[in-house]
Amino acid sequence: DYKFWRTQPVTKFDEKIDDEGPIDSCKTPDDIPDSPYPLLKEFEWDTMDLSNPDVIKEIFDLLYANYVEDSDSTFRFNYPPRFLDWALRAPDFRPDWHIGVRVAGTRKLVAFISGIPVRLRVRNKTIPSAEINFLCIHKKLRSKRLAPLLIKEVTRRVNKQGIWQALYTAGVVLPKPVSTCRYYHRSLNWTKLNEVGFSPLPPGMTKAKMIAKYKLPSITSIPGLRLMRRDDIGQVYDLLVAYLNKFELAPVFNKEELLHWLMHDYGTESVSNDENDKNRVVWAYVVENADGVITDLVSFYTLPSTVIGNPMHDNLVAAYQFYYASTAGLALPRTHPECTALLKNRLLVLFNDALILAKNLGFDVFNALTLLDNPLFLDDLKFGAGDGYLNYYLFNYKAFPIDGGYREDGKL
Ligand code: YNC
Ligand code: MG
Repeated sequence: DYKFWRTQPVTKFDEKIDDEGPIDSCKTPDDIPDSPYPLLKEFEWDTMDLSNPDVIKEIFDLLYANYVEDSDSTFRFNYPPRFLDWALRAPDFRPDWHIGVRVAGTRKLVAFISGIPVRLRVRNKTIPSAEINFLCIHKKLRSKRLAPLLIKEVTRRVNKQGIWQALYTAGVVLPKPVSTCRYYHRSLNWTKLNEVGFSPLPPGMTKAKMIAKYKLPSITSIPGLRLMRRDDIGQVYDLLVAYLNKFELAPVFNKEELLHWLMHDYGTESVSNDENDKNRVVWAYVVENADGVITDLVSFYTLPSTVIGNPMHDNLVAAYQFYYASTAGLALPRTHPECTALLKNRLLVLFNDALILAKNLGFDVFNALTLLDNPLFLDDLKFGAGDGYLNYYLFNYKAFPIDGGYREDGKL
């Protein structure tokens, strides 16, 4: 019955959308209360200072034991501290959008929610927004209606900055997804995936056959494929903007933001651009042709999961597909038959190379969603449909459903 969500400016399940735009009437930051929502007296709000590694470690510890699990509690996301630093201290982040709840007496961190600023393009409108993530409540404090308080408090702090819209994703179904994607998984280390219970042996198959099915060459095939450097940013920016322009929902980055998301701090004076650095969280590669033109971008980030109660393995390391772009077919109209053929052929080799790179870096599985142009290559590259779905939500913005995600005509 969504007692809380019913009170919020979100699209209802049965609502008929007539036009796109904000749901609430227009307010100003002065209309918003200056002080935090009251908590039960044993708890207190805290602004988490992520420049302090001890504070990141506290958030890490909370998430490590209490964050998202799969449906049968075999795996729990295990975001490394370096990942939290990357995800939460993005350009122009606001420290007061990193919100903790502590036990008043002991100062123990028992809940967290975060926001970062993002500009979102929904079709032809660009909306200054917050992206809300890492909502987590300690297992001992579940089902006490604390989540609605965290959500209202982050909303208050975002509204105080004159921002009225937000994007968030969740596995759970709430009113009402603007889009839903399915997770797909491509085995890189089938034996380990089988041992942790992620990949059962299909009937009539042998282990040897499964290993052979997922075998990959040891070296990549595309000439000019190499790790991205910071000085590629001009070309990579233009390429990604042109590519994302095809889709109905996309972030709008400036070059500084894109450098953060693709390069973190690699290749700066303080951190080298070593592909094998154990602290790395994101890998970005480009294809540079003989004329020095960058024709393709592919990237992924690392997200380990704790394997709960398995005698052989305690960790599963997944590479998650991140931003990519290709010039293949980009100059042709989307409905032109050559357009899809060119793009499909290119993405097949590009992502086969990405799988090889990820395999060589030691990842166990490569995950992707059914977004962007992924449906062109997921099956051919032996990705399998997973159990999980990811729902995309907009706060205080009604929009026509986004299905498949292409703008204009020529849906695949
Ligand atoms: C969820 N994931 O429906 P109703 S994703 C939003 N996102 O409300 P209580 C959620 N709402 O149905 P618990 C939600 N999960 O009565 C549950 N809810 O209207 C709703 N899990 O609250 C739920 N992290 O405190 C119900 O539930 C109400 O103690 C119940 O806490 C929930 O980060 C939770 O999956 C998820 O830590 C914190 O189970 C807890 O169970 C937990 O009684 C494991 O809450 C970790 C986990 C969620 C990951 C994520 C995105 C969060 C988006 C939040 C919404 C943001 C809106 C925009 C705000 C800014 C606006 C501006 C401008
Ligand atoms: Mg609760």
